[in-house]
Amino acid sequence: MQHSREALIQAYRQMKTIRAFEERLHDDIALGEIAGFTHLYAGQEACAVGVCEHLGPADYIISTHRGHGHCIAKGCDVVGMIKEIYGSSDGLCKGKGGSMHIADINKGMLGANGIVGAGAPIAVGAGITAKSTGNVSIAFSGDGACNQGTTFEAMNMAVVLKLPVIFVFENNHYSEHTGEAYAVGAESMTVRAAAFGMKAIKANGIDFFSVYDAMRELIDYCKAGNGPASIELDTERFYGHFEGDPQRYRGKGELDRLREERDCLKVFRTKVTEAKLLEGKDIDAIDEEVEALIERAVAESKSAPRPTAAHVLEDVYISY
Ligand SMILES: Cc1ncc(C[n+]2csc(CCOP(=O)(O)OP(=O)(O)O)c2C)c(N)n1
Ligand SMILES: [Mg+2]
Repeated sequence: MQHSREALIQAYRQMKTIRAFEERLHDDIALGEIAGFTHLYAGQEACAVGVCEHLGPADYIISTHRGHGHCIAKGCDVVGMIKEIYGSSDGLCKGKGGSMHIADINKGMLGANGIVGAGAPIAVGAGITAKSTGNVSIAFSGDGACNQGTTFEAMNMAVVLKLPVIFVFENNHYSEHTGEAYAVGAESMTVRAAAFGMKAIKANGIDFFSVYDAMRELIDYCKAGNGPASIELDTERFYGHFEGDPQRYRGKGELDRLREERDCLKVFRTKVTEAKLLEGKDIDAIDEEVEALIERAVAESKSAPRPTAAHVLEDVYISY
């Protein structure tokens, strides 16, 4: 662990921001305040932050339907994201994208999207640019998306073109309601990625430091011109597949156990306080600061303007 105090505070702040963001959405969706379909990322924070803390705006990421965490970790404006999800024309995508279509090209965040397996080919396209600029392109995918043909084709093309693309598989053990142990053939998605001819490793997705260290190795490897790599992160999701999912497929007591034993924020707190790198009060101060930010963002969103019919056809095509 060789992290400065500032780096540790930044990493925890990012993870806490994702958690508080998702918890607030969970409450507001239950109250009927937010329209549309939402997939929450809570539980997986160490994955997005452990990856994105290495990246700058010229590195690309492509997200999934469960994208809020990736956006926050890549530096998207949190107030703009909440306004987007609330449907305001002041939102990051002018209120026309919503939860599943948040993007910020200036931050290298190429977008969330609702088509499972659509991310990997986009990351390969961005990887062609990344190769010419000395950057990396990251495809976040789930354990379900690893079974899609688009993902296979993208992995093959990245190997053939020797692109600096990293396929990050967040294995939260469910694809909607289907268990990964049942649905993913071969021994694991890591074995499968290796079969395409790329370096393929695993890390502990509930431990920020495990993800961070593994990603350092892979980014260096890709930037050295060795072609793509893959990483499988063992992680957990704390809410349903979508908001409203009754989660009857979970084992008895499963969620309570995950929150107790496999919470990446708790794991982080324990590690840094036991190692005397940060004190409990440092972490409590970040918690308070982040809660206040989310509160302010929601308050601003409620009174923010909505898009009008006159704006419906704007931004459909990009103009050069
Ligand atoms: C091409 C396609 N097939 C099916 C779906 C329906 N669908 C939405 S999310 C999802 C599960 C994805 O599971 P995973 O990749 O593990 O991501 P997670 O939800 O666990 O984050 C499915 C099947 C879809 N959106 N797109
Ligand atoms: Mg999954």
